[in-house]
Order: sequence, then structure tokens, then C-alpha cells
Amino acid sequence: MRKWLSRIESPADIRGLPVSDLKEIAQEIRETIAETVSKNGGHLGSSLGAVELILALHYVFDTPRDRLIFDVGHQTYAHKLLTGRYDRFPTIRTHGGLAPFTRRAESEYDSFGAGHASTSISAALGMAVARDLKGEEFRVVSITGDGAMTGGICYEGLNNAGALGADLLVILNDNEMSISQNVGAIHRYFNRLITGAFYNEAKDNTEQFIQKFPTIGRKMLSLAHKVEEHIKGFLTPGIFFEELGFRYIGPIDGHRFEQLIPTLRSVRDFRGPVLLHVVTQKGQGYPYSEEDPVVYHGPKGFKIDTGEFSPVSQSKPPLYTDVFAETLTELAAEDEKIVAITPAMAVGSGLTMFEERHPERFFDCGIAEEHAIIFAAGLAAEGLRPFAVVYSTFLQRGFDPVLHDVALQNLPVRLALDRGGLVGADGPTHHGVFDYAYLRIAPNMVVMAPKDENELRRMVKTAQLYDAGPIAFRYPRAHGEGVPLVEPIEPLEIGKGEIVREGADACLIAIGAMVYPALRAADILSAAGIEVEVVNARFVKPLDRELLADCARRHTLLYTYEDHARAGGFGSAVNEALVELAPGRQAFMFAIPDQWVEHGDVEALWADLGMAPENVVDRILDDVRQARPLPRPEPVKGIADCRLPMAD
Ligand SMILES: Cc1ncc(C[n+]2csc(CCOP(=O)(O)OP(=O)(O)O)c2C)c(N)n1
Repeated sequence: MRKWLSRIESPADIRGLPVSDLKEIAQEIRETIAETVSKNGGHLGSSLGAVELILALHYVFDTPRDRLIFDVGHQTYAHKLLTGRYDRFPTIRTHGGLAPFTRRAESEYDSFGAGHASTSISAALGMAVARDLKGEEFRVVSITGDGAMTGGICYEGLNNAGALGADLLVILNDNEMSISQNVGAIHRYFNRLITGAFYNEAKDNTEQFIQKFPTIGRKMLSLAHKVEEHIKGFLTPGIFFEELGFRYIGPIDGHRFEQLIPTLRSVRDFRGPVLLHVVTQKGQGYPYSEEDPVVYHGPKGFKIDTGEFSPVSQSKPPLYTDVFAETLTELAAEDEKIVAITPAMAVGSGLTMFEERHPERFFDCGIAEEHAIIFAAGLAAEGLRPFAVVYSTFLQRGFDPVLHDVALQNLPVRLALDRGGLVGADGPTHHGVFDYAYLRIAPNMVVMAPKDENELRRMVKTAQLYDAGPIAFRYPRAHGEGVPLVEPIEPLEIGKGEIVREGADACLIAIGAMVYPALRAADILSAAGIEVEVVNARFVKPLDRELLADCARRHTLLYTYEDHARAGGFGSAVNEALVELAPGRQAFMFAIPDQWVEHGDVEALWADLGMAPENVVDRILDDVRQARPLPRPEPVKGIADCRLPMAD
């Protein structure tokens, strides 16, 4: 039981306390965050780094009347602890527990939900404009990280905000880190602002200019009034933001209440758009996360005293992510056309090994999925073989580029989609359950999903060699099936599936990560006297129409099985094809119904959704039973161990 946190019911309880008490509260918050994340996993570094900033915001602003809009929402653990969620905090990221990010339905203090980066300025601007249109009075604050600021949406928001001139405070929470070290020219600019290098550089450049062209230079100076102080005003460090119509304040120390509170108090009453640059340290207050902010960005459970992670079990098959990255790195050693692109997810996508081996062909372009895809399209247009490696959920950002820049021009961009299917604790913002739908509607696109890690290797090879147009493959956030990795890697024939189990009573057509669960369901049914044919479709597009037609000829009971939304997914594609191939014959679809899937243990989620192998067994059993009475089978074991070391 924490002395302060157990008594704080709402931010009103901290307002007016002396700074010495705030420091004690900050300490308690840090301990609580570290303790909980050590058990549940989660976004440690970002949350620890924002403790004082969040305390100061709730101290100075009249929340929830004033709106705080957090970008990504992964840094909000202190915010959750101060806004009536202390008791439930140990449940964060678990099934039925507190959400991993901000969520409007969870608390009135969560003014806007998030999970994906770079949205908070636009949302805050919308809320500020709504306030003005309704004639209401409250303040709107966006809290955006420097990593998020590599995303283009931020600049669309700033551009619009500067033009509208609405009262809006944007806090740039700058810890110089995205998940990895932040990248790009904007990052360099922020860095120069923090170190004071911008002003010094600008001053030096101006002095050199004056020495070179004394007359014009002096005239310029007299325009800007006299010498140094005026150069400073003229060459204001935040000129970039100032030119966009923002008043730039900072940088200030984001861990010192003595700076934060008076600054927030004064900017609170400024009119128009204001950008406050706050410098924080990722992972602050926990020595291990301070030392290695990349590993502790989103660690799984660890020993709190030593920061140690439990050793990786040698008995577990490799992660799909690692198999993909190793294969691509290997293939790139022999194929100089291969280029790897990541939008800020080098570690999570396993691409650090590619970066080490082929640094000149590795590109981390920041949190910029749209750009990543168009950049890849440009590389492909010049004859290279780009692999854009993007989490399924984040490629949603790249939807139009996939259609307009890649598929329409039939450019051979290889889309490697990590985290396909349910991802577990990161929840609805991160489940990759819409990709088949948004990819397969694009003419020219090939879409694949491997049943196991060996087939993933074959898909990487297939994609490498496929220069005829765009090709995508998606794989889960999970360990493989433990199958041998066959050398040499054989590419697949485009649009060809395979029968992986024979059976005369029903046909279960599975794709990707659901092929092995389908086989397990078939095993159980077999014990009950029902023989199910299992098909590994491999391709969502083009479908193996010949195989489908054959299945429809031989079976009356047809089923599809996928870890994707039902609408527009694989089963939907199969049924579209069956309308032509076997009119009147339909496949029952095991797919995610039209609902958002919560966070939590993947197996529990499958059971909730009625999509676990047990559910498949029950359904097929009932259907077959209508023809002949059969005994009940034994319950099935879990479908997969989907725990991964990192939160995203
Ligand atoms: C569109 C999108 N792409 C990628 C991510 C994965 N991601 C989560 S946090 C993060 C880094 C954000 O950096 P920053 O905004 O500086 O916050 P920090 O973690 O440093 O506090 C990334 C890349 C995401 N959430 N959304």
C-alpha cells in the first residue's frame, strides 16, 4: 500500500501540495510502475520518463475539464495512477484489466484514445476548435514525443493549427528516443535546440555573413536592431515552429517541478498555438532502463532488483520475427538488390541483424509508414528489391500508398507484415486483423501467410524472386511450430495451396497461423470418428481456385479458418470464389466477428471469440452429427504460446 497513491482519488488531491510532496509522489509512482511492469510487461521507459511532466500537468491544469491528449498513450501510467486507477493498476495489460494505452471508455480523464503514433496534435486541434464553436472554455494540451514527431500527421496538425490560430498547447516531450535512438533531420534539429547548438550555429553563421558582406550584413543587423541580443531574437531557436504560427517556449527540464510548474502556469494563459519543448530522460529513475532505454522501452517481465529477464527458453522454437529477419539478412548477402526498410521498428522487426550486416541497404525512416511504402515504391521503380517491413496494424497507415503508389503501378514492393493476427497484451490498437482485407482488394497484389517458420522462409524467398508486381506476406507475433528449416530454401509456386491432411467427412481450409490449430482440431475429431481434410491455403490472393473447386466437389461441409476479421478476410475471399466455382456451396467461416478484440492472453481471446480449436471441433461435430450420432471428443490443448519479450 503506497502512502500517497492509496489516498489520491483524483488529480484534485494533488493540487496545492508543496513541491516536496510532489517529489515523494513521483517516487511512489516510479516504484509502482517498475513493480507492475516487472510482472505484467509494458511500456516502462516512456512511462518513467513522463512522471514529473504528468504530475505537473494535472497539478496546473484543471483536468478532466482541461483536456490532456497523449500521443501513443504508452507513457500514461502515471496519468492512470493519478486518475482513480491505482487499485486496478496491477491488472494493466491483462485480460479484462486496464488498457495498455489511453481509452475514452476507461476514464473521463482519457480525453482521446491512442495506440498508434502522431495523432495527438490533430485530435487536440479538433477539440480546441469544437470548444470554440460551442463557446465553451477549457484548455487543450497535446503531449507528443519526439519519436512521434517523425510522423507526418504531426506536421499536418501543426500546419492547420498555425493557420487556425486556436488556443492550443503542444508539449514536445523530447527524450531523443523513439523505440530505438530517434532518427532523421527533425530529430537533429531538436537535438540542436536542446544542446543550444542551434543558437550558436546561427550566431556563427550570421557573424561570418557579416564579415563577408559588411555593408549588407550591417544593414541587416540594423533592421533587426542592435547586435547580439537582437540576432538571438531574430534567429529564435524555435524558428521552425514560429514560422508555422506557434509560439515556441523552451527547452525546459521535464524532471524539475521548479521549472515545469511555473512554465506550465504561464503558458496555460497564452493565447493561440504554443509549443513547449520539454526535455526528459527515457526510463528515468530506474537504473536499468536509464542505462538501456531500448531494451526497457517495452520489456516483458523482469526481476525488479536486478533488471534481469528470465533466460530465453532453449526448448522453444524460434520467433517468426527472427526467422524472417535471419532469412532476409542471409538472402541479402547474395542479392545486392535487396533493401530493408523499417518505420521505426528495427528492434521489434528483428532488423538490427540486417542493419549490422548490410548497413548501406538498411533504412529506418522514423514513424512514417506512408513514406516508407512510397519510398519502397521509388526503390522498386529503379529496379531494386525493397522489403518494407511493417507491423500489420501500422501498415493500415500505408493503405493508400499500397494502392496508389505500389499496386496501381504494379511495382514489385515486398511487404513483410509482422504481428499479423492477435498480438495479446497491446490490444485492439495493435491486433493485426485487417491486413488480408486491405491488401487483397488491391489489383496486382499477391498475399501470402505461412503455416510455420519453414514456410515463412519459403515466402521470403518467393517474394525476393517475384519481380512481377507487389507481394505481401504476414506472420504472427509468436514462436514457430518447431519444424526443421530446410536448405536450400525452395520458393513457392504463386497461388498454390496444399492438402496437409486427408479426410472424407469435412474440409477445413486454413490460412497462416491457423493451419496447425486446424490440424489439432482434425486430430480430436478423428478420435471421435470424424475425418477432416485440412488444406493449407498459403495464398489469400491469388486463391488456389483449382484446389478450391476440387474441395467443393468432394465435400458438402466446407469451413475456413483464419486469424483475421471476417469482413473482407480469407473466408470471405473463398466464398466469393465459391459463388463462381461451386454455386450454392458456401464455407462456414471461423474468423473474427465484427467487433474490436480486447487485450489479453491470446488463447483466452480466441476462446472468447469462439475461434479456438474447441469451437471448430464443436461446430464440425454438430454439423456431422446431424447425419450420424457420434461421441464427444477430449478437450483440446492450447493453440499456441504467443508470449514475446517486447511490448510494442
Ligand atoms: C503508427 C505507429 N507506428 C509505430 C508505433 C510503435 N511505437 C510505439 S512507441 C514508439 C516510439 C515513440 O517515440 P516517442 O514519441 O518519442 O515516445 P517515447 O517512447 O520516446 O516516450 C513507436 C515507434 C506506433 N505506436 N504507431
